[in-house]
Amino acid sequence: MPISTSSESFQAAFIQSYKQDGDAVRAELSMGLLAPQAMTSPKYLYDALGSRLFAAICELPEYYPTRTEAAIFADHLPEIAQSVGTGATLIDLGAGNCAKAARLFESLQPSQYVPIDISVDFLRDAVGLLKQQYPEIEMLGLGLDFSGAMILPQAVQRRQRLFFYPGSSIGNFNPPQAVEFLRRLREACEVDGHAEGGLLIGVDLIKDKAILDAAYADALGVTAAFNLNLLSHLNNLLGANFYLRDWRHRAFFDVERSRIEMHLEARRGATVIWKGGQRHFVEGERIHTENSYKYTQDGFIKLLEQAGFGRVSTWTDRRNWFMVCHAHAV
Ligand code: AVJ
Repeated sequence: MPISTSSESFQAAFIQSYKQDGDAVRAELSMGLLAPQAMTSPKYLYDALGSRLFAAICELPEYYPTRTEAAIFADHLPEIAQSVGTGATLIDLGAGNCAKAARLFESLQPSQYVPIDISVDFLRDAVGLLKQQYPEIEMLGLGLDFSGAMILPQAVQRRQRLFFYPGSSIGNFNPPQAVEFLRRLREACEVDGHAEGGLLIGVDLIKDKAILDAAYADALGVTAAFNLNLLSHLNNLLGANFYLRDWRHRAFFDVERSRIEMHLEARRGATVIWKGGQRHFVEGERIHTENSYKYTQDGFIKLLEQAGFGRVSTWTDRRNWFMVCHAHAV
């Protein structure tokens, strides 16, 4: 007779509420592509291959954010854990392969781990594997788009919610949008009319333009592949006929706006047809695919305060390239 084990505890629960083939998605994409300055939301960079290419970006010598943030966490883990406390409901926004949160499990001992990602299949596999490694932690994977409303299912514990938003993904929002987004997180920390928990967030800081430019236009061309892969994702989502060889990757730091802009630029005239529209792009015309805002330490703390967070603790690396903040919902 087989030994009976509680197989339940090795199984992570998963809820998918994001459907990538909706009419709404197609309408949003069409509108962006037809705008005078064509644009797409950066969330469409993350199909299954896009998520893998992003993981490869994080290994690049030029892409300092991931390793700088990891070093800050490694060097200051006891202080960070002290500030956060144990037993939180750890809600991981844009969890990807869940590796960053997993490194905090031992110190933070979350009572529930809730990884959220728009890249549903990628997340389902990742959380499945993680649950095998940490059967004692309750896990609930959520395949959803959290860039709009923050609607969490009932099964997500209310008490001591700690939103974990590493990697400087907050940089994808412009500052007013970032405040709005952070306010929604603050709102979700409300328990019976009072504030509990908080936010643990990674923020990329303003630095020399040459370093920023190189981080988003690496020598190997992985970021270029990541950006170009958006077009094959659009081909799938929209039934479009983007020909990838007609486009080139562009990325640069705009000092005035304090943001990286990422674009796809037509190498030659290209007519693109998709379900719901068509457009001719002339040579040199661009599709704006991502912004990545960079902050000063003080500037970002002000955003947190505007959003209803306070008692902010910060940790940085020696070069002051990146910052990790823990802020309480107040
Ligand atoms: C995942 C939004 C943090 O802005 O640095 C990396 C995405 N784009 N290289 C960033 C990205 C190009 C990344 N974030």
